Amino acid sequence: MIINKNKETERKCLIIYLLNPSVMLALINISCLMFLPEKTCASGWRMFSCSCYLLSEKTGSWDEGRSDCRDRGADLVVIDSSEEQDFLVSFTQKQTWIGLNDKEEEGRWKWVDGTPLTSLTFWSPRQPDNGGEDPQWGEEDCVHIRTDGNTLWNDRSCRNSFPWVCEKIP
Ligand SMILES: [Ca+2]
Ligand SMILES: [Ca+2]
Ligand SMILES: [Ca+2]
Repeated sequence: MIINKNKETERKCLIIYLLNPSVMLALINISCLMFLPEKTCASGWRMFSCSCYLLSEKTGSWDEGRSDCRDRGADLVVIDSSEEQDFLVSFTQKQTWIGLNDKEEEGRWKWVDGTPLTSLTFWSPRQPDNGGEDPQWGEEDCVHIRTDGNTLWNDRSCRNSFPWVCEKIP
C-alpha cells in the first residue's frame, strides 16, 4: 500500500516536472538535436529552440523589414513562448520590429504566420494604444520590442524606422 502511494506520488512529480516550461523547452531542444542533426543555422543566424534568428543591420519600416526577411526565406519573428520572448530581449538589446500587426482590422492583432494573438502577450503598460489619438504618433498598427526601461511590446506607426528580427525554421 505504502509502496503504491509512493509510486503514485512519484508519477505525479514526474508529470509536474515534465510540464515545467523550462524542462519542456530543454526536451524540445534535445529533440531538435536528436531528430534534426543536419539542421543548423546559416552563418550570422543564431539558433534558439528549433528556430534560427537574424537581427538586421539595417533599419526600416515594418514592411521593409518583413520583405527583407521573406527575401531570406524567413519572416518577421513570431513569439510563441515566454522563453522565446526572453531570448529575443537578450538577443536584440534594442528596439526591433516583430511580426505582429493589426493593419487589417484595428485591434485584431495577427502574427505574420496568420495566427491570431493569443493570451500570451507582453504588452507594455497602457499599450497597445494605437497612438493614443495623438496626431504626432499617427495610427499605430505594427509592434516593436522597446527598451526605454523595459523590454515589452509597443504598437507604433508601421512607417517608423527600426531594425527587425527574422525567424526561420532550418
Ligand atoms: Ca517563434
Ligand atoms: Ca492599431
Ligand atoms: Ca503605442
